[in-house]
Amino acid sequence: MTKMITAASVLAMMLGAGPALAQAQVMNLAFTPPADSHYGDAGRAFADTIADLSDGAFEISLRPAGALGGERDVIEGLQIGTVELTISSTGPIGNFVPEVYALDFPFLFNDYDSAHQVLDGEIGQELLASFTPHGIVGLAWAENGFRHITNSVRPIREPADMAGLKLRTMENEVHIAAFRAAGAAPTPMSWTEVLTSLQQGTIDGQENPIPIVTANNMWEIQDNITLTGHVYSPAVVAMSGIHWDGLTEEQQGWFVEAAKAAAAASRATVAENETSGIAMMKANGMEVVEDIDKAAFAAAVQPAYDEFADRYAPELIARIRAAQD
Ligand code: EAX
Repeated sequence: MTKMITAASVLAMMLGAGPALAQAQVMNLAFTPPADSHYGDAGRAFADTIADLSDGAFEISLRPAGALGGERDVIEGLQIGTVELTISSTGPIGNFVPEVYALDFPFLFNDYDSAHQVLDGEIGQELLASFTPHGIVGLAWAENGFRHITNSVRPIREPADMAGLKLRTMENEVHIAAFRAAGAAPTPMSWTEVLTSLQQGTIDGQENPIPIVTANNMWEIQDNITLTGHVYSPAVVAMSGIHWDGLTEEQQGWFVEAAKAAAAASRATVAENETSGIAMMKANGMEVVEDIDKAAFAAAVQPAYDEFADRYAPELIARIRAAQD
């Protein structure tokens, strides 16, 4: 008899007579680095925070390694609602939110603490708000890191060593102008094409923070890295405005908290990787050029400043400089 009752109760449940099991609302969080990276750590912190605060009502599905396309594709996806969330470098975002261009100017930030001071203060909050009119909600400032130059032609010890090098840049006209001014041959492309292009030799090198180099085992396809630190690359945690508007005020607070947790996680991984990553690159045979004249590299890219600073909120660049102790 017991077996019959058990089967009946299971059948009743299956037919919906039992307590309905609430289905979690799944949201995609897309990024271009691999899952095992500073962006992956940020994504996991975001997902864990949302699971906790929403008591399982929302589930964040991490979509690493360009699964949903390059950063421009994903930003467009946020705007039309096909993608809910992203962690993205600001490199290509100036094409959508012009104010953000100011953040990616070369040699603008003195160091990590200065960058955090600016982004976590009034200027950073103003810039997050500048996303909203473009259908994107800027939730928090995570971190990609200071960018360095890798290539497989020669060690770059001074700007002249960049002459003629086919260097991939992000789709950012300030970066393109900067490397052109320095004598390189800049080639803008989505990150999703970079590793293949390096393997095929259609480009000689690229520039990215150490965590990107180590997360992608780039010593397998790049012989040299020069620690220019020529650009501080923020990473924004952003949400589709369409999906944001579908949340209650309380739920919106959860997503802001989760974004802050993601930002802290990314910064912690970058801080650790800035030292461990150098040892890893050397251990894997990369020539790491550390001792360079940064002023010479800054002078080499100065024409990009002269060409673009006035176009992209010159007062904002002045404020960013002044806000750094
Ligand atoms: O956001 O495109 C790039 O070089 C970015 O640094 C990378 O996708 C991580």
